[in-house]
Amino acid sequence: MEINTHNAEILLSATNKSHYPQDDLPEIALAGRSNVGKSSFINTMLNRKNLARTSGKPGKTQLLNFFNIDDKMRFVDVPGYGYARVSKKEREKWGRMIEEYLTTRENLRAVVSLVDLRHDPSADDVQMYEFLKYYEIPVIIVATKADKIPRGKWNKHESAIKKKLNFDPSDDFILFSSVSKVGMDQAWDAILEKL
Ligand SMILES: Nc1nc2c(ncn2[C@@H]2O[C@H](COP(=O)(O)OP(=O)(O)OP(=O)(O)O)[C@@H](O)[C@H]2O)c(=O)[nH]1
Ligand SMILES: [Mg+2]
Repeated sequence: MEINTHNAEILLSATNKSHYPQDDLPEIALAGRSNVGKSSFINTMLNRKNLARTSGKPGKTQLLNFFNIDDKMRFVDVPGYGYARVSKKEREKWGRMIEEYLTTRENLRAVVSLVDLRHDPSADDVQMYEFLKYYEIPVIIVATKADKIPRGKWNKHESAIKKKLNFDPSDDFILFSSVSKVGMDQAWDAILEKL
């Protein structure tokens, strides 16, 4: 599929099913803990500075944000998990919103699940990966912030993450940085393959 990635815009924000776009364009959702770089990933992939709003402050993205890419596909930016400063009620609301999208959305082709290359995956990261595997949702693991680790240590960090996740070698694993843009072409290849 030929996609002009420069032709991108925010389409709408949603909290539940009734707000989702009503067509059959394929969607790729972003998942990962708050602050891992989901919105930055979208901006990098689309060569835009702040189309998906980013912040050094966790919890920036609070709705399901649908981005139209050239009327051919969409990215869905999902609020991050593991943000400590939210109430139990808000966490439950978040859980229902994400679960409804991930388990019922027919447009969903794959989830790009982001983890921080610098750290072992959190319990939430492991749970998210297990959830996606359980529902047989195709997953692309993107280990981000690679620019913060010297290249000579990438392998060691990649192995540690795979081990902790109980990574299925038939899934994609991509080292990525929104700063250096390493992994961008590979990520596009993996995504286009899923559409
Ligand atoms: N060095 C470096 N910093 C990054 C990278 N990706 C994201 N960041 C920074 O990490 C912070 C969080 O990035 P966001 O893209 O807003 O993270 P998010 O996952 O969308 O966060 P929420 O919306 O809170 O869930 C920002 O300060 C980014 O500039 C990266 O690849 N390298
Ligand atoms: Mg965000």
